[in-house]
Amino acid sequence: MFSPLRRLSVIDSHTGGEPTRVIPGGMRAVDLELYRRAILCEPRGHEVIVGALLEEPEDKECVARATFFNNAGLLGMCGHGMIGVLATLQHLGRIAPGVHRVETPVGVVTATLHDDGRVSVRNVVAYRKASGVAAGKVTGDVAWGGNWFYLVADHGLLLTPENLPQLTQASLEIREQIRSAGYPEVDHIELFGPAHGPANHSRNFVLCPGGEYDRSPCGTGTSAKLACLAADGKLAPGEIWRQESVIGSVFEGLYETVEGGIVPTITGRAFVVAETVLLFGEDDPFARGIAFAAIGDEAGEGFTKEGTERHRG
Ligand code: PYC
Repeated sequence: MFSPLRRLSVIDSHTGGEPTRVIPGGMRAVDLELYRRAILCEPRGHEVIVGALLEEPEDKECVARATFFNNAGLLGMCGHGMIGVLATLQHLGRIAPGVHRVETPVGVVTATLHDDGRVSVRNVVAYRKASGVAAGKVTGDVAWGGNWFYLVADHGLLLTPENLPQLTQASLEIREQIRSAGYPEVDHIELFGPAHGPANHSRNFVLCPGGEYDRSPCGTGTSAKLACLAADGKLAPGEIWRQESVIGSVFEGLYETVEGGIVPTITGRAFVVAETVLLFGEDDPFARGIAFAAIGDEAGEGFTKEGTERHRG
């Protein structure tokens, strides 16, 4: 059991429909694993939420260090999450429109907060690792965009919200097959189809590591797509690619070429939707989230005094 009552401030936003829960301070990444599911999942949240823990950066040119995490574990980078982090920092009055650097576990990302609230994330280097890789009945590319993706077009499924159960099931099976085919690092599956919006170039469905689908077009997934388009000579540097999600939200992407791959820039907008204080009661059997009900008390280690006391009434 927890002892005593703990409190943690979080700020929720969504980017193209995909939620981000930012912890602006008060916790250490080293302790994240103890609390990851308690912060994100039921009964305080739900499996779709991506968390972003903000800490003091090592690189003092950066505004923060962001560690992204979800119901399955840690993420390398997160495009929609980074857009949510910038919107949240602006909401907190910590940044104004302009160019900001943010440290992530996979490198420093530069993000521009525009006057109209849009954010352009200049991501880490993206590249295609392999093309034309067969996995069961489908063939696709393996690419890095800040996370590992298997990108497939010949799946034969309609990318519509009505089809989400089938898309999820097919993607879970494809993930098993691509891992067995020699790519165990792949944890995101990205299915492509024709765009529904006339201004857009493509629609995607993205299966995230914990089995949920991305409501946004996925910033790292769009980065992986740009790397494949660049490798195939289908998109020129600086040309705009409008990637639509399965629910119809859109990211704009473009890239510049560098040694070993491309540097993608992804633009989207996040909206702050809630300021919340999470409570972890001493006698709450689900203080660690439902999956942790049977785990004993670690006495609230991981929460710093500042973060847990800030909103104490
Ligand atoms: O936007 O990069 C992204 C992302 C990764 C997982 C969910 N969203």
